[in-house]
Amino acid sequence: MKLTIDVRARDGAARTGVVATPRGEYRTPVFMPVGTRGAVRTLAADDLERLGVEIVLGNTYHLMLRPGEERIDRLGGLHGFMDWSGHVLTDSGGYQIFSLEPKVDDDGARFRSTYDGSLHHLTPERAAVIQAALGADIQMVLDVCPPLPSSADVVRTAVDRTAAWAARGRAAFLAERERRLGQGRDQAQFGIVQGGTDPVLRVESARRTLEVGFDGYAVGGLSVGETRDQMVEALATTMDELPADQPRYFMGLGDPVGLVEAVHLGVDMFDCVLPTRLGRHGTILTSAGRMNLRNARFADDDGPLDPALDGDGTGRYSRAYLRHLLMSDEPTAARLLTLHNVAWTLDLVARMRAAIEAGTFAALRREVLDVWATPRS
Ligand code: PRF
Repeated sequence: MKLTIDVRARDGAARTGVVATPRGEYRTPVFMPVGTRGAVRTLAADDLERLGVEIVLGNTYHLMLRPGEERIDRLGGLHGFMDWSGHVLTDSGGYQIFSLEPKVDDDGARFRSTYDGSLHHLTPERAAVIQAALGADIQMVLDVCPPLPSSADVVRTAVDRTAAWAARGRAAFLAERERRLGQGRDQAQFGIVQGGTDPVLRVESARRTLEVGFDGYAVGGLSVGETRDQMVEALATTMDELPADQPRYFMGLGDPVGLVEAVHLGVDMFDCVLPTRLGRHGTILTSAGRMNLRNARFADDDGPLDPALDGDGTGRYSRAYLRHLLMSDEPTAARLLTLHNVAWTLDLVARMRAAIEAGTFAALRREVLDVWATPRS
């Protein structure tokens, strides 16, 4: 089920459009809040609806361990389980288990559950079958994402394994899709490009991924320790190789500078834990930059979190009140700051879509960089 992007406007390489799926449509560029274990932490489906979220991300690694993909399958897949009628994308689990120092060989990855220490084996085939059971609209192929910096050897092996796993994962996906189409469930699968910051490996990895052929393409292996300039360069090299008529997804990016730079290069989709994680810990995103609400200077501040942002549902509460809840460890603080940061990020992405349509993306990019870019040395 190749997903195509219906591009409505372009401004340089930046583009805005619509992706149609059997579930409906989502507009791009799009930000996907992360719902690792079946919920965007502190939020529920009706919050996401009110925020105007069009697609959320779930994680194979966590959901396969608890409550297990078979139970989720029986309960209607992630959509039925969460009672969420928007889009869902699941990540393959590779990236999450790599932080657990798994034993990786050509066949797959062996790792221990963080919940009960039990041993598990994730192969490209298993990742495809598990994600079919989870039932998202889009699943990701299993890949190998080394942290940066890594030695040339490590990045080369990751590219080779990612390519071999792409072919195996795609074959397993297609067989499983055939089987489930009979039950009226359809799903797309995206391939993932690796290659670290090496332009030669980036091009090779992109070409090998395209050769397998997926329904959309992701740029993986970036925003994992490299500098911003290295990220932009490796991303640009990769983007040159990816088909213009299919969605292009940067995995794990969600800071304002990263978002404008990636949209500038033509990326359509993003996910990141940053807005939700920062919110839970008391840091808010605002039009004047980020602020730590724990700071004493907010103790008597009766203004809203961001006067420039309308409609996040937190505008009636003062910074002083929210700071008090935060300092008192009231769970309401984490929830309201999460609502705010997700709304703020969605608003930035909506402003990017509008600017691309209006032909004013360069001005918006400048504005975001002026507020958010850290001085470069
Ligand atoms: N691969 C997968 N998920 C990811 C990444 C990746 O490279 C990244 C890297 N930024 C985030 N999430 N499968």
